[in-house]
Amino acid sequence: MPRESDRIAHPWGARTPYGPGRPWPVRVDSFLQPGMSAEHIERWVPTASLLHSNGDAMDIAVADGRIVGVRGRAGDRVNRGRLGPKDLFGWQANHATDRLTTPLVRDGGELVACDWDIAMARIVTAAKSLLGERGPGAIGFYTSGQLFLEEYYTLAVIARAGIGTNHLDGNTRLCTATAAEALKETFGCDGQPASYADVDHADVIALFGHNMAETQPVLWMRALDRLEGPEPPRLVCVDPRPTPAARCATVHLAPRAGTNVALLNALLHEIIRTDRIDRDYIDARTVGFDELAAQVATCTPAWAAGICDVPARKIEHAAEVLGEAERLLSTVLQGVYQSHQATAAAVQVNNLQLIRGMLGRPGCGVLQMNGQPTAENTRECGADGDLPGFRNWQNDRHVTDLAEIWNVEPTRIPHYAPPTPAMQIFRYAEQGSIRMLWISGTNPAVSLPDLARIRSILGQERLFTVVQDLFLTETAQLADVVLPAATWGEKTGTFTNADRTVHLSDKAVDPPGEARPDLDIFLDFARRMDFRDRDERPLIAWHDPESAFEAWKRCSEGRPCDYTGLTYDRLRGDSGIQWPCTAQAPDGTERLYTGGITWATPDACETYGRDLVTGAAVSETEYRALNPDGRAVLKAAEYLPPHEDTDDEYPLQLNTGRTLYHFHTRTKTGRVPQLNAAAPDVWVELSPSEASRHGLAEGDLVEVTSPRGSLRGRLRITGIRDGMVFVPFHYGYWDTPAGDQPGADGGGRAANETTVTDWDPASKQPLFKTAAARLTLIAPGDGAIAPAPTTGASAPVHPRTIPPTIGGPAAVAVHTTDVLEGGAR
Ligand SMILES: Nc1nc2c(c(=O)[nH]1)N[C@H]1C(S)=C(S)[C@@H](COP(=O)(O)OP(=O)(O)OC[C@H]3O[C@@H](n4cnc5c(=O)[nH]c(N)nc54)[C@H](O)[C@@H]3O)O[C@H]1N2
Ligand SMILES: Nc1nc2c(c(=O)[nH]1)N[C@H]1C(S)=C(S)[C@@H](COP(=O)(O)OP(=O)(O)OC[C@H]3O[C@@H](n4cnc5c(=O)[nH]c(N)nc54)[C@H](O)[C@@H]3O)O[C@H]1N2
Ligand SMILES: [Mo]
Repeated sequence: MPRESDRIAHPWGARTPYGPGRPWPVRVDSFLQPGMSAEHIERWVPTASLLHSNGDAMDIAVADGRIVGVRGRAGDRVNRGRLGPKDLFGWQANHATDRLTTPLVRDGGELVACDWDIAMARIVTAAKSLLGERGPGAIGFYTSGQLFLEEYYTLAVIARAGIGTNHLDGNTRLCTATAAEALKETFGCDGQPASYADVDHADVIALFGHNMAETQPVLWMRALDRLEGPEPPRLVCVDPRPTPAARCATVHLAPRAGTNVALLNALLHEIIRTDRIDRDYIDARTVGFDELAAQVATCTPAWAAGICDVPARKIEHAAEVLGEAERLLSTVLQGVYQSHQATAAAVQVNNLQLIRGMLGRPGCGVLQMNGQPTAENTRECGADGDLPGFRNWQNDRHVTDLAEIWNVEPTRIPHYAPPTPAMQIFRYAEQGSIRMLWISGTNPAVSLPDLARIRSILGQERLFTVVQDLFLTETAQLADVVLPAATWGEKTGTFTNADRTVHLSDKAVDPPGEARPDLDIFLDFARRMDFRDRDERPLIAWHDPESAFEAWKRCSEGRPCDYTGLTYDRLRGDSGIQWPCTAQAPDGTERLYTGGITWATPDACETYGRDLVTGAAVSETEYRALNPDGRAVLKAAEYLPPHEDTDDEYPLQLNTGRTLYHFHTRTKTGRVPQLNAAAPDVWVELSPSEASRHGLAEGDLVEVTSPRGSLRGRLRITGIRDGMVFVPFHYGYWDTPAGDQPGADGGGRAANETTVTDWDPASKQPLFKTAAARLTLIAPGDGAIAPAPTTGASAPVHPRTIPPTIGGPAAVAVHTTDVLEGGAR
């Protein structure tokens, strides 16, 4: 029977419990615009969610040339029909009345509408004159984790072989740079080892700095269904906030921010001390065990307890659960990647899996998670700080190979230094060596740390900025040229989720006005720049998504992310398919490293690695000596205290992150009524004892101040650890009254007014989770309530006094459980 429920109030829907090793039952979720029923629908168009990295497969319902709803795809390996709140309601943002519909150019200080010829001519003129006067290093590109594979690959060829600049990175630098770096450090190469199907098999699931229930709600539904079935897994959760996973964990550790390495070293210490290691696996598959054992030898739980402010017996308990696991699945996300010693900590999770021999088998593996829906493709295609196909910029054979595919001289592809990371690109723009910055699909004026600095960089007269977006974002408002882009549902392309599942997203409807797919914009630029290969033929020979995909397949051939067995036709089937997908593995590959470590040999690896603490590069010679046979590298790291710690002036640790109902800077979810109503404005979280120490109560208007700046929001009292303040980073300025802009009076509301300019030495990912701040009362709440959801980590400690978050009739989605198949009921 189809069942209806308010999917704002009940974000994870009804349970379909199942037991270990059984298939996850199907449950199909759908939401159609009110008054719309199945018979009105003209077409269902295949796609997957573009509002997180989970890759929930769905079909878009189209009627009268408009999107009117979505339905989860029952046959898909990722979601088996389920959809989360953003999946169900998010598509309504496409219809926002303030979409950009024409290009804009700055004239006399104002952005004015123009046609594509005028806008593109400005860009091409600027690019050509900079190339002539200052060379390729004067041009930078800052792209996204939200475009499609075909678009990144095209952009990578334009930047690296067309312009010849080293300055191309994605906002994936803020997102999954550490995931990539940790995989490279351990396995020699990027590529997710595990599979979502491991949730079906695991007997212990460990979450490190990952609020899965709110950020990958469908993956959490899978975990919840296991938790309610026979022989449920035990959970270990490491997070200073009381996330839904923390609430049902066997062990919840809530450490001081920035102490992950100390905690993980203590867990490794205990597992080695109690001899819960897999000697055979270690001997056969790894190098570096003795160094690791020596590094953690003194890292007792009592030692870590003092640093992390977590009871030693809880650390011992966690080590016991992890050590006794027979099928251990670990997941890692921003609580590690954006925290102090990011790569060093993420690598210790890899080490935990390896010394326990928990890899490449059902239920055993690590998910170094992605965040953005298409971040995996930014990485694969080399639109971030890597070369396409996970090639090694220090390996001349890899560069020659790429030059061959592009038919250019190898010297045309910059590889004299590592590709420039995003924070450095902004630094070059600040200093004036980069004079043109083309920003696509990201909103740095809200999402980068230390916003006053970012605004001043983007606002410079001498920097020519192009912004390609759906809306006139805070970033677009500072641009010289604004290009209106088509988005999900309005263009065709492929993308790959965090467990390597590739989905095709087909065009369902036309974009508004003159908005164009990002691919068409990049191809248009390449044509106007007249980039040529070494035979004087056009450098870019493809003309549409499918021909771009075919070109990418050739570039991926023989590399870990091999797409050669995939076609658009195959991807229009019931389910997405995991790479590598080749003639030998036509149905894709569930897990990597089932038969051994494959991409870590000196000739194949993507990097020779770095020192985790200093970031210093390991040379090829050193790597050959360390790892001649290409095993997994057990890399140890010592704990060091955070750079910015608390003091008398800034006594609180500053933590920033997400809520279930919003995506990033809210350009989409802020325009969706059901989602926006669930979390309409910024708030500030504090524990009960911290609140009473500050003399504050729920609903008080408070100011959060750091050495960079400040913001104001209403206080929510939650079960967060003492000594910490949390602020969601979703809220910028596009929908605030003019008077509420950041300024000397402290009227700001973006979390990044306060965050620090600092990054991990190995991955170059900026730190959004480790800084210091203070809190002051601006005005008492007088009965006001913080606009924070009650469903996730922001749930109040006194729920009876706070009305629960509900969506009401507008948020009723249908889920059908009558198509159940498989599964142990
Ligand atoms: N609803 C929603 N879902 C999303 C997104 C979204 O904006 N909204 N964005 C997507 C993207 S791009 C990303 S990257 C992911 C991010 O997904 P997550 O990483 O799950 O989300 P965050 O809230 O950034 O951070 C996770 C947790 O890290 C904890 N944390 C902070 N500091 C530390 C620390 O030092 N140690 C430990 N162990 N934990 C710490 C925080 O308390 C927080 O609960 O979500 C994706 N999914
Ligand atoms: N304080 C703090 N800051 C953070 C984080 C944190 O946890 N705390 N997390 C960081 C992380 S992990 C991430 S991923 C970033 C996210 O930061 P951003 O990438 O800046 O956030 P979004 O709001 O997703 O911006 C994407 C932009 O692309 C546009 N867009 C959407 N689809 C398309 C398309 O098809 N084409 C084009 N051209 N544009 C499109 C949207 O309208 C939007 O303006 O924020 C980072 N910043
Ligand atoms: Mo992200």
